[in-house]
Amino acid sequence: MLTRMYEPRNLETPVGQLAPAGKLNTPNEFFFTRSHFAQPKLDAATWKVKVEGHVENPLEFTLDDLKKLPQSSKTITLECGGNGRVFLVPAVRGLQWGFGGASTAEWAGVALSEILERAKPKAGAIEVILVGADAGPVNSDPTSPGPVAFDRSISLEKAMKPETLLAMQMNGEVLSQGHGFPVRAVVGGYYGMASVKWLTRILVVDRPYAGFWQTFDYSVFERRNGLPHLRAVAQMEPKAILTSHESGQSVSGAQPIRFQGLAWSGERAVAKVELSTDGGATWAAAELPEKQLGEFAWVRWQFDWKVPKAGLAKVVARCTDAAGNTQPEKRDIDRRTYAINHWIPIELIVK
Ligand SMILES: Nc1nc2c(c(=O)[nH]1)N[C@H]1C(S)=C(S)[C@@H](COP(=O)(O)O)O[C@H]1N2
Ligand SMILES: [Mo]
Repeated sequence: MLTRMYEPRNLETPVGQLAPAGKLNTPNEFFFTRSHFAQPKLDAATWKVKVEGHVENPLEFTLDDLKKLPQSSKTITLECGGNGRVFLVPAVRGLQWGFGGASTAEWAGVALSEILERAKPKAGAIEVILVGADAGPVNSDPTSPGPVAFDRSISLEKAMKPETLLAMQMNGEVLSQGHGFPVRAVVGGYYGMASVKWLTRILVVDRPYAGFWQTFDYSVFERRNGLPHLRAVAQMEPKAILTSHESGQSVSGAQPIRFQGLAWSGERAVAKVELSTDGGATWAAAELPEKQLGEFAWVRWQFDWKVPKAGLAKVVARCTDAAGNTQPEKRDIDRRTYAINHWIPIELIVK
């Protein structure tokens, strides 16, 4: 793993391990790690999650209670909202992720809807706040009002969708401490910050939540009637990355060059991936040799460059999703330091 920060632990996946050899899931030991505070050590025997707030029926669930509810599983890609930040020009503050602040797993546990159906949100409930057990003061500017827990709200509508899980397992193994043991939220289609680890409290509310992690942090500008206003980072933007080659590599152009990579897009399926070897001047369609495991999981793409041209090749892939959204050429400053999906060509020397 590439250590982006030692304490708290922030580890980037080497590009070759994102979905190695025939598998689309990231091996658990290579799943990237993003933590804002020291990782809490929770005891499975005493762990509980409280469901409270604007509900008819406040509840508590132990781990055994969760295991007795109907179980579900889904393959879901998580990408950190700041993945790709190292490519921003000029440089910005924040963890300097390259391409590997994203990973995919099969998550298993209980749909959050099962919990909410039992707690019965009252009329007027609009959001669900997911609260983690980790907390601390945030000293970067703007600072937090003393220690704050890591938390995040999602709409009640998103909370009721089948892609919003309380996961106890990833890829068939019990969650590791670093990935949220014993229970984490996984919010399919959203950037990683919504997938709250070490979950201990689920708070249903009847007004929009403007917590630290969706205002000062993890927010982007959106323009309405020409006026920029902040909104919380949510759905992942379409993205295709190259996993077969690295910038600066020399390759032989004597035979065709096979490029491979991964592509995904929030709540929408990948419709097509295109590849350019000239920095985006011309594009050709890539193949999607394997079936996408649902719209919340990345898919592999492949492209054979049949007649490689000698010289410097600027290779860039671009993903277009089922709703027609595609990757922009240039960085949009409204996105602050998040949702980075503009073209980032890698340079190959073709000999
Ligand atoms: N409790 C808690 N949950 C958290 C975080 C955190 O710091 N604390 N980081 C979030 C962010 S920003 C991301 S990208 C994902 C990363 O999940 P992973 O570490 O399992 O890859 O967890 C999210 N959930
Ligand atoms: Mo993140």
